[in-house]
Amino acid sequence: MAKLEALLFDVDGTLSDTERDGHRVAFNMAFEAAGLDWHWDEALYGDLLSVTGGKERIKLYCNQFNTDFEQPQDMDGFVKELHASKTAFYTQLLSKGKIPLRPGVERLIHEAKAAGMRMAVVTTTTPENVTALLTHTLGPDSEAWFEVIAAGDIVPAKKPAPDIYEWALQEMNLSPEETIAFEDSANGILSSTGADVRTIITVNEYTKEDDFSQAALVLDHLGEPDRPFAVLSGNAYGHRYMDLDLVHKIARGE
Ligand code: XBP
Ligand code: MG
Repeated sequence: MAKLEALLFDVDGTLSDTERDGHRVAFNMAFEAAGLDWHWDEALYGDLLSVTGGKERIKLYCNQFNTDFEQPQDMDGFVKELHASKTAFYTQLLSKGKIPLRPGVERLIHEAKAAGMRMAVVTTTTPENVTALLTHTLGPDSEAWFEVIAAGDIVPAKKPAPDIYEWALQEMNLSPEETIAFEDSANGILSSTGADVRTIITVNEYTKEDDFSQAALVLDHLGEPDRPFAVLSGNAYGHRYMDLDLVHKIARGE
């Protein structure tokens, strides 16, 4: 059996609940700054999460939800500019410390780092957003703890395609059996398991009804010693919070 070598972390919804109070808010700020009368409320944003990637999400909105909007001739250029503005607002929100890490995330990352476990980020979000989130939560040097930051447009086909996981595995020279992924959504687990990577899920409000039948374990969050997780499906081997011991057990599929 392959030895577990690396933890692969999704970002949005997994490290932090960024979607509702971060990305959504930043999109709305960018729309306002661009003089658009668009507003994405929490429910609409849930529908728009069916696609990953902010630029892809804006296009989905224009093509399916706001069909009255007259799309400019250079739609790609328009979307790119609007999205760049959204990224600026989003990183600004993060710099104000408005979006904390989810329970157990910081503890597990510190434990993994101390144990010499290799780590990577595997996300569809923009690289600047990863830098900003890590810097403002785990500290200015924390990005270097992650051997690979697989993010944004590095691969053309975003999650649910497996490409971003396959790219990260190749960069790290690892086989899927040597890794385990942390994800929060159907698109995320389709991508990770599509690359044959065993996956632990922590759900959030937007994803709790998603199909996680392929997950090794589904939790409400990673838990802390004084704030145990709830097991939604799978075997947590009697553990009450996620630590490396439990990660190894899940990786071995004991
Ligand atoms: C995250 C996403 C991203 C973010 C927005 O998915 O779908 O689109 O919502 O980020 P995952 P950008 O959790 O699978 O990484 O606007 O930077 O694309
Ligand atoms: Mg996610």
